[in-house]
Amino acid sequence: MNVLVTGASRGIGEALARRFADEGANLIVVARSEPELNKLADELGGAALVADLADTEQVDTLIPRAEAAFGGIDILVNNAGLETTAGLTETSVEAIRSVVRVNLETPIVLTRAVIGGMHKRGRGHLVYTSSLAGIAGFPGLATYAGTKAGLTNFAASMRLELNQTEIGTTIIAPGPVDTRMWGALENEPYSDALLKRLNTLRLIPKTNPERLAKRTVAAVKSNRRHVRHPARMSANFWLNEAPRRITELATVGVRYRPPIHLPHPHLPDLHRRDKTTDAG
Ligand code: NJP
Repeated sequence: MNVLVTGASRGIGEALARRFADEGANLIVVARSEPELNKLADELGGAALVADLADTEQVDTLIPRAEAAFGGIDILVNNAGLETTAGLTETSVEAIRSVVRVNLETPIVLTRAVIGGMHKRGRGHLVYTSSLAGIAGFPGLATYAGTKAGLTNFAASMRLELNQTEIGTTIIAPGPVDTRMWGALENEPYSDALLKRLNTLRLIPKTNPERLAKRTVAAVKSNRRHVRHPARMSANFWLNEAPRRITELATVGVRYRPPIHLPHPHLPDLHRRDKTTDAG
């Protein structure tokens, strides 16, 4: 079983890669930090693919590169992410574009690239590391929260789109996790007052990446759609989930067209029929 984990050079992605490897999976780890990736890949007996996931060309060729070298991807873990730590006007346009790309556009494009093969092989699972910030707004995290809300709703929509197939989905929605990213937010004057208040209310206890990874691998095995932290924010999670469940209930029995085999995005799209030609 091939598992590709993005953002595996440290933090949650590294813990996920280690946990999947413990289960006997072949790991393909992706990020920009080459030494860290190579070290992890060596340790896990896996492979490292260095890629900047804010670079569209590198994103477009990632799945074809991985599948040509190691065979079909059975589990795609879209985990790489970038935070924003300041007010919108204090954040550069370049930084905003990188965050939107890495957190939202890239997982969508990688999903598109991988599902054709999964469908052909009759198995597959898609994992998305979203966030508690995907269900509520946080000052200083506006762009980040926007991308995570988009990612959550994208993943939930894909679950419906793939409901007649063997491809499952799991969304990880954590609050604070003890990694570099949380450290960066904690040390940021912009979020200081907000975090102090939430901590005083004991709403956002920290977890560690290993615990989250253990729960995620268990969720993938049983095709559970969510891994959430912390449990005390359950009401927020459920209020956010309600409209999706209502739509799902209202559309029970509706058959969606299963995904057709998609050619890799960097190759000429020979199968796509031009709508104008069809109409003519
Ligand atoms: O963060 P960190 P986490 N191209 O900074 C990679 C979400 N989350 O583990 O390229 C390729 O330690 C980066 O690799 P490198 C969060 O939004 C977290 O906490 O070598 N890769 C590294 O491996 C994110 O989606 C918390 O720098 C790129 C990884 O991403 C996921 O958890 C709370 C890249 C980031 O590792 C993992 O974050 C929450 C690029 N352009 C959601 N840019 C939390 N920690 O509290 C970054 O709600 N990466």
